[in-house]
Amino acid sequence: MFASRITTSIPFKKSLVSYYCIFSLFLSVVVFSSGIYFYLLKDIEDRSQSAKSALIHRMDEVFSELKQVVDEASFACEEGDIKRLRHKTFYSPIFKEFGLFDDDFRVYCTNFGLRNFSIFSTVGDRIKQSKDRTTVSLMKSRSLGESTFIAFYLGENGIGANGLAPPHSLSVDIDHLLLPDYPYELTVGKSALVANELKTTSKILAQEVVSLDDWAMTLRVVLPSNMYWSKVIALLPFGVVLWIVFWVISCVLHWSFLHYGRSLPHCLRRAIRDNDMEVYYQPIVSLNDNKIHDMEALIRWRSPHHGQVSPLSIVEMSGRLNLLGDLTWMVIRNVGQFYRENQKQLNNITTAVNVDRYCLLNDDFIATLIDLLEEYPELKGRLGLEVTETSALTDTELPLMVSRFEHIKALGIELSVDDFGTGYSGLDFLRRFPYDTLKLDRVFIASLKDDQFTQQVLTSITKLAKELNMKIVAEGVEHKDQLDAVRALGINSVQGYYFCVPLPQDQALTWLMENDTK
Ligand code: G
Ligand code: MN
Repeated sequence: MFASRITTSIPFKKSLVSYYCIFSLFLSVVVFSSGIYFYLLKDIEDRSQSAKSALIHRMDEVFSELKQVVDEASFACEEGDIKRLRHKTFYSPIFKEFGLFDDDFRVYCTNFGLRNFSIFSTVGDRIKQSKDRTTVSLMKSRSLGESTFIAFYLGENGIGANGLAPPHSLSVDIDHLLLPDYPYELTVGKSALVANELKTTSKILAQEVVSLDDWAMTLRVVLPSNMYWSKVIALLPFGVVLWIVFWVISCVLHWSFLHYGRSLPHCLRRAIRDNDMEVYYQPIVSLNDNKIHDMEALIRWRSPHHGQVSPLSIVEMSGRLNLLGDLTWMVIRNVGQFYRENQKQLNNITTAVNVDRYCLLNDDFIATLIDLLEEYPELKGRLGLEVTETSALTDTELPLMVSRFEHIKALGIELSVDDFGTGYSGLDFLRRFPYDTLKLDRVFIASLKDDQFTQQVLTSITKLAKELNMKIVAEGVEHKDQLDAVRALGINSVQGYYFCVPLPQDQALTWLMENDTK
């Protein structure tokens, strides 16, 4: 496929490997440390919510016990009443003491016997304001003198019950859920029920606060720095794996980008985008006056990574990459520039550019062509298009193509049928499309001298072309005897190595200067 191939193995510098080593170390430290931090934040949030649910559950238990006490109680404080309260205390999972109070909030009975004292008026007010006639409080118990959790419930029957519990009995479930990882503080109103977070000496990195508004309870869970660092140490092997993975990925990515950057499709795309290809020119010699009236523009590309790429491969790959249009526009621009820079020498010469037939069918083909002619007015009346008939057109494509041809001709652009005789271009086809020039494929020219059949075919083609007022160009004339045979057929325009190979701009200009005046 390619005239020559330059080695495409990609060197990977050692310094780059160590650069990526340091870069991925830095990246893994950032990802690892922040990953653990965010993981712990999520964990603390989840576990705080579980603790809240556990606390709600515990409070439900607290009040269902008090309701049972109220249901079984009377306004008296006799032997039987006291016994019932003791019995309840004995079996209670939470409470160590029960009391009964009336709707004046006077405690008249406990499981220790008759009592007569008032509950704080603030507590009484809270009970009255609460929709379930319940409240909780943290205060020093009269009987124990210890900080005690007290729950109150005033029943519909006007009897109230309160239960006293050590603060710890309320927080066992929370301890289970949060400790030892996350110390916490549980407050009732303004008083702390549990405050193990205060014991921690390390810095607090984050905290999560959840509230139980019904009970004026707040649970504040903290993330201490020692917890964070212990997690970091525990997961350090994982951090090292992360580092290695990042290292490998960054090296592989770098290599892939290098590889992709040097791949043929990518190089081709870039070359078309950056106008990095060259256009060569092959003169077509008129045998009548030995002058040059026409040339063919031919694409040539030397890729820095793939060497010289054949025009066939360029066209085939451009087709696959959907870049044939761009390729054509690039060539026309190059030709335009050539004409702009050498107006005098090229004034009487038409240059034909090869165009893929399916590009002609594109909706914006004519509009782009008009734009280009405006960009390069030097090309007006000096541009031609060569089309190869490679496949039959469908019934919908045919009228579209005819209209394109009419548009192109109206723009003063000459149309040639390229490689005539090899594709689908038949004689009927010539009648249908208003071509100006017919270019006979070089296979005919190669066999013309010895093959009588070819001679007969070419004789009739030549006749037909003359009838249709078309110019004929013989392509691929390499030897004198081929030239003579072509001339004998009455063909007056010749392209081929016999006269001139395709030449870069400067050489083409020199050739024109030296040969056009003969
Ligand atoms: O299909 P088309 O006519 O566009 O093909 C033109 C190609 O033919 C160009 O790549 C050009 O280099 C090549 N070419 C031009 N003249 C000759 C010739 O005399 N002999 C051969 N074999 N190829 C030629
Ligand atoms: Mn051609």
